[in-house]
Amino acid sequence: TKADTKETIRYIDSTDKEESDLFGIAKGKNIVLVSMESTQNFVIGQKVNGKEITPFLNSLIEDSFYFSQIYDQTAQGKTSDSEFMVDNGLYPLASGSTFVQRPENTYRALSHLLDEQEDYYTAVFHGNDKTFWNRDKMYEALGYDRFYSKEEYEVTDDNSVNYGIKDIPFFQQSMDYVEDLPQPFYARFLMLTNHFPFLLDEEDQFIEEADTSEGVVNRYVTTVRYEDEAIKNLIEDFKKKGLYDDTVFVFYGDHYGISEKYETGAFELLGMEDTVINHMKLQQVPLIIHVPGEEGRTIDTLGGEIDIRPTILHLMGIESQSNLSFGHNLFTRVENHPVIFRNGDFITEKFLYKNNVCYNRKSEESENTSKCDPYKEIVRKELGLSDDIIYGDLLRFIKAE
Ligand code: GP9
Ligand code: MN
Repeated sequence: TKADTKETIRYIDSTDKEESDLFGIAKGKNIVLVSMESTQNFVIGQKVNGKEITPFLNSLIEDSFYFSQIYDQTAQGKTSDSEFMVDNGLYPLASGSTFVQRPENTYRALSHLLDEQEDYYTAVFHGNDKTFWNRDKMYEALGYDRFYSKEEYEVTDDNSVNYGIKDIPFFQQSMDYVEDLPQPFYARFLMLTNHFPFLLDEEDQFIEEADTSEGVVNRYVTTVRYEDEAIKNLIEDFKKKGLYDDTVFVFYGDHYGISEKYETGAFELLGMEDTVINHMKLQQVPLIIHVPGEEGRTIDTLGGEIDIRPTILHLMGIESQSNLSFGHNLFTRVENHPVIFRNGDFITEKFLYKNNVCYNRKSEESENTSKCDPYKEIVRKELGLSDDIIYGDLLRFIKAE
């Protein structure tokens, strides 16, 4: 009902009022979001046989905001869940993909806000079939002006691997469309090559495979390295077209690539012990925001994918009130607010709550669960309210300004 909606909105709105001097620094610029398929944060700065896995991203970080403690909050909807969070700042549903289950809802997406308040043109680029994850339907609900999917690309056996067109030709061909987009634009690119089981043609291998006991991890290194090369090309193309200085880039890992089954290989690669705390560390995804003219800075604030949306809105100078999201602006995020996972687990500065155990993150020992109880309350509340919004289609009661 309307009353419930109001209460929910009061809760969300009370969470994020802090100011920062970065408010509006990117106002009016194009925004390019790049979803880096299955990219975990451990590859950043990491070397294999003396070679960087992500040489380009490592150099980009030097003059970008790099958020080094951002967690994968997706559930079964994988890439689509990350998209759902980035656009809506709501939690994905506990099972299935919200894209598939709730495309008829009313949303107040990032795309809507940018379009309505700043007159942005909005588009998504992806080399897979438009119906995958129900994207064609969901993007309509999210208010996108255009979805460039597989049918807009020249896809051949030669330029494809695994799920479809390889990232390098994908970006290359996308540029023809990008240069014709009305500005300012908000464009999201969904990368694809670094997808399980991490297949790559020899000509695309820029780094040797790693040498762990898990072939999946060994190959992962090579497909991430390829992804890094594709991103380098994208940035070069933006420079060539004269768009780079007018564009904010947001690179983020959509979710893990190395599932628990193969994690031993990742631990070997990183020289880490196989512990609960270290497993959670592996659930971090990179978040890199490049704003032209801004100096680089590494920010170790704890956060999750749901926080990307308010962070972008902050930079774009769009007020956080009535943004209707559970995320927090990462430049001002309250330290002790938990990063919430869909299964009810969570992380705070001090604690990790997983499988009904409350761990002290520093000592890595379990504590009396009562220490985690106050956070558990918040977690239950947020996941519940988010589900209420989605299942009740409550945003239909909120009128656009
Ligand atoms: C496919 C892309 C990858 O279009 O979304 O699939 P996922 O990572 O969600 O399994
Ligand atoms: Mn994915």
